[in-house]
Amino acid sequence: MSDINWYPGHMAKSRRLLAGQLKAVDAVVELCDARAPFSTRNPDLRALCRGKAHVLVLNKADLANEGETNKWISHYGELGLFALPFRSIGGKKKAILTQISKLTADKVDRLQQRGVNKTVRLMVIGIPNVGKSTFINCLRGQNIAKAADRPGVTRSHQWVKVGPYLELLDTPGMLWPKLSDQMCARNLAFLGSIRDQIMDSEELAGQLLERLMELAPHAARQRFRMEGAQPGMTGHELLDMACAGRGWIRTGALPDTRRGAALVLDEYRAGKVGRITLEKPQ
Ligand SMILES: Nc1nc2c(ncn2[C@@H]2O[C@H](COP(=O)(O)OP(=O)(O)O)[C@@H](O)[C@H]2O)c(=O)[nH]1
Ligand SMILES: [Mg+2]
Repeated sequence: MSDINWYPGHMAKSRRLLAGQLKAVDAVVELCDARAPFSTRNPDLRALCRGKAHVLVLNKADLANEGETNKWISHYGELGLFALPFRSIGGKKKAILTQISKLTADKVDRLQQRGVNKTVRLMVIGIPNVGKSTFINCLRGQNIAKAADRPGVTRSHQWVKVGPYLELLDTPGMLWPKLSDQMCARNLAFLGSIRDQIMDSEELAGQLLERLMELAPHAARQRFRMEGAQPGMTGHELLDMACAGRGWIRTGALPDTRRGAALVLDEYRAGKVGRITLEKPQ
């Protein structure tokens, strides 16, 4: 969880840091959240890593709807971006390394023809909370790369060998989230990537319930025991209904909307409402 406020100064610092890191690598592994593969990408990344081999990992695929994830994979494929789903917790690193090796095979082969055994150097990048540290830990198979995301903190670079010709930078590149677009900012808030920045939690939970009633009404009604809930009801009404249904009540038989809001958000984020993807490819 990151609570960085993305002031322009922070963004400039992150950008500088990233430009330095990019110089040292051949390929970029960009992580986004499979539940919102558009909103959780950085708006300026394309320009920053132009020319480099680039693969997009739809991480936390275990929390997203599988059919929707496949649509996103095809969508990015059509745009010429190599994308694949992954879960960094309990995922199989072999599958992803095979894919990454494929992506960089051209470069390796070309150099091998000239007698050079090229080691391809990769770095993982993404906005806060997409799972960069977890992904790196998964690839290295140990729990070492845990580090706080803080722009401007210098750490010495370490290369981790993850394949015969593949090395990974153990420090992820940090990107700033897409906050200028309201819809994206809200999706990021639903996922907990920018908690407390956009609006108060009761309003946010209410909006999430409204969205869930559009995306997966059956699952939402069932999880929050809102039998009478209908699409088109306000977030406020839905949150009250969830509080009543789940017994989140204060003294005086009033709905405990503060506690309810926190629990609605936590349960969605943990996948307890189901595997629900928030956005569809355009
Ligand atoms: N369910 C699930 N959770 C994940 C996955 N990858 C990361 N997480 C969780 O997402 C949160 C943020 O992960 P972290 O690696 O710290 O993100 P970072 O800020 O990008 O380094 C942590 O609670 C992780 O346990 C995944 O593939 N599936
Ligand atoms: Mg991290």
